[in-house]
Amino acid sequence: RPSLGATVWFTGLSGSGKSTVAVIAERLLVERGVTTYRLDGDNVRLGLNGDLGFGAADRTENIRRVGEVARLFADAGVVAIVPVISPYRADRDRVRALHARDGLPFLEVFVDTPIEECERRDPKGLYAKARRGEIGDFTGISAPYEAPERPELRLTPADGDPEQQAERLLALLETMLGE
Ligand code: GGZ
Repeated sequence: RPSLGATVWFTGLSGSGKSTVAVIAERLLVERGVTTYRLDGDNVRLGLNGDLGFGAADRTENIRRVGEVARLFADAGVVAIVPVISPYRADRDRVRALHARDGLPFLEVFVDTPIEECERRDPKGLYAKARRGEIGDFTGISAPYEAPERPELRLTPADGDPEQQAERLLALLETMLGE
């Protein structure tokens, strides 16, 4: 049978671990012979969305474009893995509806790491800059984050390290996609 594509959409704060879990999940899928493609926020913003900033309207447009590209990959039978903050519920719900319209599986994965922990990690020093007012519109500090109400999967530090979180996601994917 033809392989079924899907979109695995990660949402969460900067430093929550979205990209880390996404990279591991990608590796686990590749090991199982599943064709995947990862559309990472900070990467896509260099090319396709290089014209967009971090104001509300630009984030909405960022999510719209990434969502459309993910849908195209899913339609082509690829599992699109998309770690982007996507702070607005309405934007994520539009991407979900886009997939539902075409009968394509969509999994919202909420990487629910408390902001205190994200700020403690601060891998790129962005929280410190945001606190000093050197970066404006910073998610969780000076811009909103709307948590998902009914994500397909919620991952917290209690689920273990990123490897264990990715394993949890894989187990869910296998039941959903019938691997
Ligand atoms: C949030 C920002 C900002 C502001 C730069 N707010 O942790 P990172 O560094 O590597 O990933 C973040 C990335 C967010 O891009 P997204 O496309 O995922 O955002 S959204 O879905 O909201 O459109 C962060 C960095 O860009 N970054 N400035 N002001 N994150």
